[in-house]
Amino acid sequence: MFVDKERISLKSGDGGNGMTSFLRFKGVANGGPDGGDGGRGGHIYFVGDRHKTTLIDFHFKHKYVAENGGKGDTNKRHGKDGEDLYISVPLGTVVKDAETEKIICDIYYDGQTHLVLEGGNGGKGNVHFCTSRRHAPHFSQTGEKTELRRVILELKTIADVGLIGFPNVGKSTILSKVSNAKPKIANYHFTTISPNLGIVGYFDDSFVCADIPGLIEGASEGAGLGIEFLRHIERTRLLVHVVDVSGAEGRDPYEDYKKINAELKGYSKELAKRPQLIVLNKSDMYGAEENIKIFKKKINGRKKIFVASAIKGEGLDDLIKTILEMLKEMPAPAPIEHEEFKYEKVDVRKFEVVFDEEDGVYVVDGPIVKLLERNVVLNDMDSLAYMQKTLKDYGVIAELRRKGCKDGDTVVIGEIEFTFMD
Ligand SMILES: Nc1nc2c(ncn2[C@@H]2O[C@H](COP(=O)(O)OP(=O)(O)OP(=O)(O)O)[C@@H](O)[C@H]2O)c(=O)[nH]1
Ligand SMILES: [Mg+2]
Repeated sequence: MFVDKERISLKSGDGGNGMTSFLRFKGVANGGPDGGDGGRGGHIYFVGDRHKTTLIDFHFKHKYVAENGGKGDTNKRHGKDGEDLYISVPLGTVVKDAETEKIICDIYYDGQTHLVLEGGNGGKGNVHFCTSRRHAPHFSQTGEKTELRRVILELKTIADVGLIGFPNVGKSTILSKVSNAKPKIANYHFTTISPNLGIVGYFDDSFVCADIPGLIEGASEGAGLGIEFLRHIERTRLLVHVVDVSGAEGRDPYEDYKKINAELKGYSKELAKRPQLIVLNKSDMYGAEENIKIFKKKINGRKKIFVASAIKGEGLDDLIKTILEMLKEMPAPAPIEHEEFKYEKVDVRKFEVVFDEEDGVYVVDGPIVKLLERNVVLNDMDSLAYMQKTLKDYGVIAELRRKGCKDGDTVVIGEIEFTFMD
């Protein structure tokens, strides 16, 4: 099975919780706080692997989760960091955020490694909450929780040249004659059902050629195998348009040529503008001679035409030489240019204050709620004092006052509810 597009979900590791503990040794009732920090959650990376050719792994497994960080321990011991997860993908895999469809990365080179999701930070142990006035903090911070993210993987094969044309015109035969590829060849439509790649060597030069399933009229509306496979020639620098010039299947060669170009345009205007060389194949067959004349007249020098008989291996040498010359003049292939897209960690300081008329309470909402929930142990006075300080430092108290909150009013922050007292 050939799989070239999949949607998967990713979750980097949560941070481990910080520890609340106190030094204990013989004869000392209460030593100082010694709770260590939680470990960092595992990151998620994508890595280019030249041995992979499809996204089949992702067809059977959709969810990828990196390990959570371990919790902090006594004696200021740091929790273990969660193991990072490296996901290998074939070269040419474009990773997009499923929600915005923005490109996160284009994995183009073997071994290329891209960090997609950072693990959560570990929570701080109680040792960090010690101040000159608070000698024995009975609270620590929980680890940072990460969110599940959905991404789309799309394989866009990396090749210099793409073969296009109707089914059965001899595309795979050409590839088999000029490259090391051994594609299936047969006298019926849609013999090729997934892209074939071949390396074409010519003395010291070489290029990569892609052969994709045949297109038919209406392919851009889903006829035949559709135009999805054009994705695999999007990166090519040059197209070789193969036409069956014998007309043996009852179609007019020039009409074929126009129809394929219309389908290309239906898929992508850019791809339709890619330089094209025309191969008039099956020139050995009856009826070809006349059609070649007509075709050439219609093109009228606008495009380079190669008359070939792939089955006999004729006319292909010239084609290869021309391709190599043209490729030399073209800019080197490169990954897709895109804006940098990164999953941001939420800004934990953000909040808003709204007055809930029905319940007559002030509600503080936003990422700060999560932060406070991570830091506050409800039944612990020290911890509540710490919360008060955080609310003041982050401007929540000022905002509450600005919204009309007075002493004695009730404030709700997530699970926490308290009476406002200035
Ligand atoms: N007479 C003749 N037959 C050819 C020539 N080139 C290919 N064929 C035959 O045409 C048939 C189709 O060839 P393929 O290479 O499989 O064609 P394709 O364009 O890859 O076809 P799809 O994969 O179905 O799109 C096979 O039977 C080939 O032997 C040629 O130059 N002359
Ligand atoms: Mg084929």
